[in-house]
Amino acid sequence: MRISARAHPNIALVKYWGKRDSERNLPAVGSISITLGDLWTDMQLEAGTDADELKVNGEPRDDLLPRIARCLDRVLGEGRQSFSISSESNFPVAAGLASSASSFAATVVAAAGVSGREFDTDELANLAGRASGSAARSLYEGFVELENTDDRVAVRSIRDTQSWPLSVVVAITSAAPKSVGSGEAMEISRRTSPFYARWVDEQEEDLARARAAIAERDFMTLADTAEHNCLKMHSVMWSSRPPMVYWNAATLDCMRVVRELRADGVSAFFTIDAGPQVKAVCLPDEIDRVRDALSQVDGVEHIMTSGLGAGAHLVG
Ligand code: 2P0
Repeated sequence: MRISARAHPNIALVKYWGKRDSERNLPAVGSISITLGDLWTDMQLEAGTDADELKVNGEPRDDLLPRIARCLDRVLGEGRQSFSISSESNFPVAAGLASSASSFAATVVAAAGVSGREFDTDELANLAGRASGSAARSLYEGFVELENTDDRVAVRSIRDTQSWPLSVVVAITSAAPKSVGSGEAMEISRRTSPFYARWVDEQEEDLARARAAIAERDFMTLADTAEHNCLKMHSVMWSSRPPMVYWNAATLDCMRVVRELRADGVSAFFTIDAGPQVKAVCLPDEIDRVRDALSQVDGVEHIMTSGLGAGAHLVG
């Protein structure tokens, strides 16, 4: 038996940073993201091996296997059969696009396909979220909100892809692996940043503004809210002990270029995750201008673009 699922990475416009329960990997704050349609991860499960094995883009990756295997256990039970697991992505892991989000979202959908059981998307989102918080959002299309409930997350699409098609330009400023992984970095922030509690307290306000801006297709309010939320998250990282500064000089230059474009009337804003890459979100008509401007920034090594896209699904 061979089953494949495809999931797209997502980027948060109102960010997840911090866990309220690290055992169950429950986030401390809600988040709002967009799912990127042109970038994908395909996860294929093939039964009939004696033990699990994993290849990522054709290369054996025993180091990544335990986390994927645990994710399969959660969907199929620990007594499950073994699989030859193969993952292919059309974007580099170093792109800072949370490849864990698309990988775990595709893993739970493929595992559900193997099980033959009907799963609610909500149940799959919670299973993916146990592996990686951001993965819960990649189960859904377009604009996605993740809310904290009592002991789980509630995730839903709050606007579809067609009714407000935005574009994203990703400026890669360094392909080096990040110094501290997000999960560990979030815990350091929770324990040590004097601004962490304030970050958590203010999140509801940012979520409400972004939710309303998305409902009204109010680009400028979304731009203002997303940049503010991103810079607030990075302030928490910077004020942690040890500090976590993911930016480089090109990151700052890209931010300036995006703000200058906006001052020139271009509908674009930036967001940055736990890495030095800058993601510029813009209206589709502006994509050439944004890409051209970012590609001229010193230190930008590579540019990728994407529109919005679908939630994780079985393929083939
Ligand atoms: C986000 N990030 O909302 C935030 C913004 C990075 C910065 O979710 O520990 O890989 O596996 O739950 O989902 C990246 O962290 O963390 C992330 P875990 P995850 O997109």
